[in-house]
Amino acid sequence: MHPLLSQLNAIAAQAHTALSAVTTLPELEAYTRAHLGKHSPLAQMNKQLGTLSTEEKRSIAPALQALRQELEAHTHTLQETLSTAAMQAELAAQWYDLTQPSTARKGSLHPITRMRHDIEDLFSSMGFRIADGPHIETEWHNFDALNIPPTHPARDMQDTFFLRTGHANTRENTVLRTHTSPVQVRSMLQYGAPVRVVVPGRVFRNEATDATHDTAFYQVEGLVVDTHIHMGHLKATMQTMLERLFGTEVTVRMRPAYFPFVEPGIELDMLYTKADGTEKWLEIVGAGMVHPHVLRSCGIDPSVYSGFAFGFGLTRLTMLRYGITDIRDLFSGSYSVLSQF
Ligand code: FA5
Repeated sequence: MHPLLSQLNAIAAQAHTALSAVTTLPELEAYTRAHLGKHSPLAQMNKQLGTLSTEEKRSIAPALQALRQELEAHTHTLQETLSTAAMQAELAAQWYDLTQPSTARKGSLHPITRMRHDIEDLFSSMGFRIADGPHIETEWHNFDALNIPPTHPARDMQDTFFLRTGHANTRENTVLRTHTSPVQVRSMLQYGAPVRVVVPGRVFRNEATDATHDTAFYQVEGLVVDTHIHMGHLKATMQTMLERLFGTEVTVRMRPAYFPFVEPGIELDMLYTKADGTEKWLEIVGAGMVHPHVLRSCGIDPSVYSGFAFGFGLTRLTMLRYGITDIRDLFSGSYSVLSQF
């Protein structure tokens, strides 16, 4: 037998023994490198073929080729078997029972949402509609129709985010609404008189933030227009609302205040206990009797109808109800704050 052939037999025997010991994918990789790779005995023998006579080549090359093919076929089959087994082991380890109840904490409603639901329930039970309006509002609805003409200093009472692009259809100037009062105008235009609406919603102001001021916060507007409506109705409505929301007696004080869209106008402050234990007044609402100019702007005859309107700081009411001392915590997304509710 040609010495190279007996060498080939030895290589084959070694390769078969080594292959039968392979049980994992990394071992198989190492095996393939050692027995079929560039520096394997098979590759070296291949190089030696060049030094042989044609006769010798003819007897050895096919055997060499056959051994390589056989080993490649075996490693390929083993590769498939080991990969399938590895995947099955992984799937078995990662098995989840989706029918098991979760041990994680369940979600809950945001305190502002809860407050909003309570307000909506309360006012629905008193025959009010729940209304809504756009966050991007025309200057006409946010200011003009509310008796705040363009050159009037009252335009500066609320720090406004003015938008560069006008209203999509009309090209009118637009702002991020600074209060929910423009929905008074929308409701009167849509439903006429008599009307009763409440409008919970988000408003935006370009102002510095602190523990009781945010740049985006919630208000809830109320509007009642009918014959013979007077301040007594306004006071009774606000009193009912506060009693129902807080469930206990709360201390409020009423002050005269100026808003161009009401006459007379008032503000209520509520007494609360700060984090340091001291007591403080917090302004919770602006309100008053709807100004005749506003009724007229909305096509309602002020000699027949009168109305009251209020704009509560819904975010501030939520702070007071749940004892939240910094308004910014409500939208910080902080889990430690929200998980209390
Ligand atoms: C208004 O926005 C009037 N539209 C309210 C109104 C409605 C008056 C109807 C008359 C008739 P004012 O700017 O005061 O008013 O805001 C109303 C309430 O929103 C305040 O009493 C306060 O509770 C709350 N508020 C005002 N600014 C902020 C702020 N930056 N962050 C949180 N709450 C605020």
